[in-house]
Amino acid sequence: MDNSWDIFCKVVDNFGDAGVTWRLARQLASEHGLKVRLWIDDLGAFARLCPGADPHAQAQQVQGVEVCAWRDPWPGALAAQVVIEAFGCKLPAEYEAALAARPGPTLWVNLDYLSAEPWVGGCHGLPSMKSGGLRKFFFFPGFRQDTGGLLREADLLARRAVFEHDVGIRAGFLRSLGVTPAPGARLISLFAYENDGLPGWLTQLSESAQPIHLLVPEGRVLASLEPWTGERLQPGQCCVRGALTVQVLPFVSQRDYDHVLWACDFNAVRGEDSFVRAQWAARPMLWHIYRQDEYAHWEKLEAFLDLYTEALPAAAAEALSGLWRAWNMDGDMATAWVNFEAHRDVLQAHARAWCEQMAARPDLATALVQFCRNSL
Ligand code: TRH
Repeated sequence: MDNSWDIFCKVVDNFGDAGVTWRLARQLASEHGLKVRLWIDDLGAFARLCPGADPHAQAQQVQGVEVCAWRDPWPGALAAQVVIEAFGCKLPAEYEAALAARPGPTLWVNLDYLSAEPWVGGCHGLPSMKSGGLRKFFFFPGFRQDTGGLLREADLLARRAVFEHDVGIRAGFLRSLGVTPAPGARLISLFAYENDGLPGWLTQLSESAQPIHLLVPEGRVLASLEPWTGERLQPGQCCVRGALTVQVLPFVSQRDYDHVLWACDFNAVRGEDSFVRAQWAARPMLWHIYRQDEYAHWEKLEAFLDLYTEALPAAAAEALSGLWRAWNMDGDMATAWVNFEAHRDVLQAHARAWCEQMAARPDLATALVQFCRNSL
């Protein structure tokens, strides 16, 4: 084994494609001692997640990973021993040829999207024949035993525990973002796509008995927020309505986004990577799933709800599912939030138990390395 890995990433939209591959690349390099190149076609998206990176460099060394611009025409490079094609992004034809010509064993793996659907386990690890005698294997992240698991850094939960147990660290982090919540306020983070259910939820939050401080990283959801606040908020600015303070945050590094999730009591997340990070934060959460054609995302949503609520008492399971369905299917968020709040303690304990259950399994990077060792 020469320990060289290439990861290819096409940014379809937003930050998830870059977010997942960058996280994986970093972990393969730092925890598994691998020589990793990350080929990415939108360095602008990458630089948002990793401030300090140069969005124009053809190649740069960042946190132990060689990050390269994937440009058309392909600049040419020797193929690595293991190649990860993220989310079916299709390798450059020249690279495929270089892979077929490479002496010694090689491995080509497609890293697929995350889904809790039961069929995933049956497809995880299967090969398909490609031209040039190559085989491509399908590696599926997932929540069930028969999948490749979830991305989780080895020290993640220990770092979260330190953050949680030292109120000074949390307060200092929030201050560094310009966030000074009222005494006793509950913190909620809101990372979502545009959502028509937002105004109803905000009105309900503004009528809470307890102060609520809502942190909104700048991005797409502002389009649904601004009609309710009636003003355009810049990062750092606040708007107060009743019990609710809404504050827009600047987009922070991936590492600091974890801190935002850990600092909050409840997290609304979206896509794939923030969804997983909210699970490691071990707080109750709300998922805005990425929309797909013909409502394919609804099945994914229901599959996750089935799994996540399995161990919950029926009423709490119904309240959580009701909130998630309202958020994703234009339902009544005000009523759904009131129902959810009635089960807050049970759902908090469940979020912790779920996190521990998921963390008892090998993380995705470790499972992927093992899979490659077995297959080479
Ligand atoms: O941005 P997303 O919606 O991304 C995706 C992509 O659109 C993709 O095409 C689609 O298939 C997928 O969703 C399902 O959501 P996601 O996956 O949560 O990615 C967001 C990333 O941004 C994640 O790595 C966390 C990071 N992030 C920061 O680093 N700083 C921030 O301030 C915030 C809010 C997020």
